[in-house]
Amino acid sequence: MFIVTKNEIADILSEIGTLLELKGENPFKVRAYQSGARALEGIEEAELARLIAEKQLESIAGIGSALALKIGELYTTGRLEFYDNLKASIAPGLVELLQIPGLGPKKIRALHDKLGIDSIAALTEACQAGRIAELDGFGAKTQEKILAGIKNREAYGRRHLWWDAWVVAEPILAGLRALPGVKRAEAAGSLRRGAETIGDLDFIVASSEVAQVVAWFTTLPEVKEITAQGETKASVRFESGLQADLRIVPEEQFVFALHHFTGSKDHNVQMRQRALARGLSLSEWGLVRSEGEGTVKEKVGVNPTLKGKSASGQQRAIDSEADLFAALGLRFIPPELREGLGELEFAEKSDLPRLVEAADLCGAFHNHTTASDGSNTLAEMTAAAEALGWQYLGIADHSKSSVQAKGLAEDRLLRQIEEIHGLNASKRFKTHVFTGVECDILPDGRLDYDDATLAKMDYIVASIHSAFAQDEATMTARIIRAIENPYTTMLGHLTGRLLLRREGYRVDANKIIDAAVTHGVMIELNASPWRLDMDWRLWRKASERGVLCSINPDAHDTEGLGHVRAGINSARKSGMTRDQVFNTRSLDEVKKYFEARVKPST
Ligand code: DGT
Ligand code: CA
Ligand code: CA
Ligand code: ZN
Repeated sequence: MFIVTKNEIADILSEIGTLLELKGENPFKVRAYQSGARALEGIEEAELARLIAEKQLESIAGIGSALALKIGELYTTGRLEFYDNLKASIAPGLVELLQIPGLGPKKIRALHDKLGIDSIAALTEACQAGRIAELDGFGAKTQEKILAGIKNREAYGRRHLWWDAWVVAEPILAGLRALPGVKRAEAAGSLRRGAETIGDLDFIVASSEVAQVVAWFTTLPEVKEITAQGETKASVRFESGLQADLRIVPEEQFVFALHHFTGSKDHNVQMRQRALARGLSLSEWGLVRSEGEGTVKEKVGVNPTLKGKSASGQQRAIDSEADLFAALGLRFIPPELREGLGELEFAEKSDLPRLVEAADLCGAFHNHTTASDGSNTLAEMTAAAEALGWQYLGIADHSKSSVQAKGLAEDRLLRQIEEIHGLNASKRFKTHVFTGVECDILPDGRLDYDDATLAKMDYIVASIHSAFAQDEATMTARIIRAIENPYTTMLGHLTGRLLLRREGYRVDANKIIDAAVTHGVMIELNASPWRLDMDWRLWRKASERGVLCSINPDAHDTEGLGHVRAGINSARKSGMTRDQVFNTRSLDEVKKYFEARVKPST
């Protein structure tokens, strides 16, 4: 089946060349794969399909009979046994060494043969012991460079928070759109899909002024290194270690390139299979009618400015992603849902629901002030909420057991409540402030204040901040006990994870969701870019079961209020609609909700 593209085949061929070289194979054999990869890059996708179908691949300079067979196998089955066996025959640590700048297959081979080095750890050790400097063909300079490369890899090899990537991407996107000759520009990839972490940025640009766009992109002041540059594409690395790919395409290809490079890979594979089943072939270049096995003829989807026609003779303009999905019998699938998790089946059957948007939010709960560990005062936070146009702001400073965060003992808490009542009464701001607290769930599941104190606030966010090492059963029972407490309005950050830094504590999320349903307790989607907790994958089920979500910025300063935007990404990825999000409700509705909650001892 046709699920492997020309470029993917070319990549595999050149990887085979590298792996063979790593194994010390005959240089002619190595070169055969490298030139095969280059030869493929020079032909069109449709041409490749035709050549394979007609068994004419060998007519291309640089592709011999052995290579033609392998390309055919890859193209028609999606796999290549030779490649799988080759990969399995090489120590993975050796392949990993290829990621270190300045180390090619030949040098790695020498390191392996002479010093038995087969991993980055072993290489680091050898460098530190000065053994690389003594090696023929290496020397002290090379050793230094390798060590620096290993350090860089640690710093750069990691993923980045969505927020950090977005902050870099936004102005670049605006800059690209402002360039003369640029018709359209979008950020694609995991950023557009709203993933919680980002490997690299992907920009897709429609422009006729290719050289100018590449030149602008590669000379951005924050670019530290140009890692690749071609006529219509470039890759750069920024100071932060974040990398970005730029691809420039003709305007009529933009929609297809945007869809392809938005991904995800799984979504793309499913889309291609769907196209195939309809006698069509979808790629980053376009949607074309495929005739018989592998051969490809006319364009189905074309930009209206191009006078192409479909096989049936009628014009079918594909000028937007919505058109592209429609051509495959699907409703528009928002990028956040394109994870290959059943979105095609859904978009085939029904109108996808309108997902919640940032503009739907009327306010937000769980925000800190200088009373605990926040860095802005109550008035500053309220002014910032007012500037965002929010009808209300929920304050939730830390409770007394969170000593390191200056948690509020009862007297200070009561004073803060008075202060908030005073602020509301003063009408100084248009934004109403709700009194609340981020109340510690103590190790045994009790809350951090007595009922009389808890009853004085509009709402309670219950969170874990201690005894992280409890086993899963204990932790789960602890959280459920807090959910059973009639004063608990919502559960804070379910797992306490810090993305890219710290795993969350172990909990049985299903049991906790069950308890939240039973007791009508909300769960927060902590929108701090470091947390995004509870995870969107779990929200799919929770929302279906009726758990109300509160998208909480957990802001520790005025800027932190804007983090709700990151929470919106995760909410959308889970398929959440406006009515499943508590803080899309109006001030009056929220007031009624809080008043209606049972307060046993008042
Ligand atoms: P990242 O950068 O790791 O956070 O994730 P993505 O999804 O941005 O991945 P990236 O930057 O490697 O590629 C962008 C999109 O391009 C990806 O989501 C799907 C598409 N794509 C890239 N390489 C392939 C491939 O080998 N096969 C298929 N089917 N799609 C690909
Ligand atoms: Ca990417
Ligand atoms: Ca990329
Ligand atoms: Zn917290």
